[in-house]
Amino acid sequence: MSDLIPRIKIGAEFEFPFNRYPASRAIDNDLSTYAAGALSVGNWLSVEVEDGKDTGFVALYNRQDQSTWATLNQNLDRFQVWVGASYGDTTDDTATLCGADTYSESHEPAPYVFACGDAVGNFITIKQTGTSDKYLPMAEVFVYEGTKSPSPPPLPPASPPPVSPPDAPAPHMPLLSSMVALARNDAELWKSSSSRTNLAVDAIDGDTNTVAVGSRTTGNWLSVQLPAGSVVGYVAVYFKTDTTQRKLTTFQIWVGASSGETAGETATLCGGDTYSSSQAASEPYVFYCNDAPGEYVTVVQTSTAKEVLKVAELYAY
Ligand SMILES: [Ca+2]
Ligand SMILES: [Ca+2]
Repeated sequence: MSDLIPRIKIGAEFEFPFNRYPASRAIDNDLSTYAAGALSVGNWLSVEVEDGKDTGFVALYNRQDQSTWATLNQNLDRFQVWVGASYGDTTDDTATLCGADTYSESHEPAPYVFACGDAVGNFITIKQTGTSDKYLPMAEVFVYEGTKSPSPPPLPPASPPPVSPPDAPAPHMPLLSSMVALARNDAELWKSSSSRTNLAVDAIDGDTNTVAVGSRTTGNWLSVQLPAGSVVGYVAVYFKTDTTQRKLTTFQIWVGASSGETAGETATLCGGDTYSSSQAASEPYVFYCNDAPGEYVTVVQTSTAKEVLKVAELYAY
């Protein structure tokens, strides 16, 4: 994140505050202090930033003293991140959904990072979407300028951008196109469809119209092999969005040492998400992998129903 320019934070509020842990502690640029809301369902924490910039990325830190809170079940649980026009704004008309994620012990203490596609709005809202009471603890919220802002952040050295989908540029693409896509040497699909027209390598051919399709089952995964010694900063996955078959609902992205590796000492969880049919096929799901070392990137189905994994493209950066 060091190349990105932070937006200046000027205020913060919870919908259901807890006075001992004021919202201002989520914007003091100190990871050792944290804010927390009242124990509740559906709470939100909004951070107001100075006017005049777009938002490219949001990075959230759960409270960092894990040894203390792990036994208290004080985690972020399930949540969404929005850029909107006022405190608590998560309405489709005026707010932009950057993404959703779920707390994971193995993710800690890394930030949860969301690409917001140069969204317009001065209020960043983290909305609880889980079904159990939580405190919504937050060590810090960082908000970074988008690439369309008047003063663009310095970008990595020029390099061939990843192949873009044929549609109009998706909100996430300007920043992705400034990153260096890692070479993709091979791909493996478990389990592949009985149809021989759908191969794992369809997920690495640079064409979002060709799709690797798995069988209708549970535990589906697709792995992409990178060059030996790769370090993965980000992963972008494009799914097929037709409605003709059941498809993946919840999934995770892992970096590991072997094909299909989603556990063990050499595997790193980048994050998880829930497939949304309202997200355009041209718009990837982007995950921050925090420079995880590994030769394989794996997308794995985590929902328990029998579903079909359809991956149009998977890039690592
Ligand atoms: Ca803080
Ligand atoms: Ca493809």
